[in-house]
Amino acid sequence: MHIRVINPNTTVAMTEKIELSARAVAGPGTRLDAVTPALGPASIESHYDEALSVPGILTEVAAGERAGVEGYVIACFGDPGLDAARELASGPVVGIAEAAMHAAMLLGRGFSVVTTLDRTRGRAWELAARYGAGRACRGVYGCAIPVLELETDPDTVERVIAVGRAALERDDSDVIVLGCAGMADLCARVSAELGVPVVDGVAAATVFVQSLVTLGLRTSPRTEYATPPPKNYTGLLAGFTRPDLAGWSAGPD
Ligand code: 2AL
Repeated sequence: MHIRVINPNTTVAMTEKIELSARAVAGPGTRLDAVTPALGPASIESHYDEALSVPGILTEVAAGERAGVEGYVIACFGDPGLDAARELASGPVVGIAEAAMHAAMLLGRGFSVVTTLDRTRGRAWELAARYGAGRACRGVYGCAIPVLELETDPDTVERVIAVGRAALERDDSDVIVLGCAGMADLCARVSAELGVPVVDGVAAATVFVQSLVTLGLRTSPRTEYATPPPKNYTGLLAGFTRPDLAGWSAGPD
């Protein structure tokens, strides 16, 4: 099967890290590609960044449809563009926050999210409520780590461990969820230090998508996730006109 992991930001080093995490859990029959959009923000740590990451994500989904991709992972913890991607893709689409929170609820009664900046906490709470994890999610904590610092500063793992340890204590949680795709490589170390399951959403989402494709299950096309009605888009978005996927080249070339 062919699975595409989309890093919604444009930092290639982060895509490479995400790819390693996804590959580590991909089955032998899975062809996996990890892609970096040609347009979008270098990192996603605000609502503004998140909104402007969506055209790049949809471009990668549209290209994936033409390449026969059977399932997608959206590898940013805000799950940007998830609903829109589901409208375009013929196979399942899973976000990493969605996957991580569902996995965490299978592993304990309560979980705490350890994320990058405090300003992303609101989005994580919002997603927890959306995914039915509002009770199981007992706390969301920022580490004062800008996303791209995860690529350059090896000391960030110590902060993630310290914040995770305090979160377990304060929330009486059973599980830690890592709140950024850029933390994927820290998962084993943080888990070893804290002695509880630590969920990397990139790996969890990859396994979930793989499982759904194996089961022959796809997003229901019945109502809300049906292909969006064709219409004109103007200005910078002119390339997104006619999203009927029949030769659609989404995004500016
Ligand atoms: C993220 C993420 O996963 N990728 C990114 O650019 N920002 N999440 C976050 N909480 O900062």
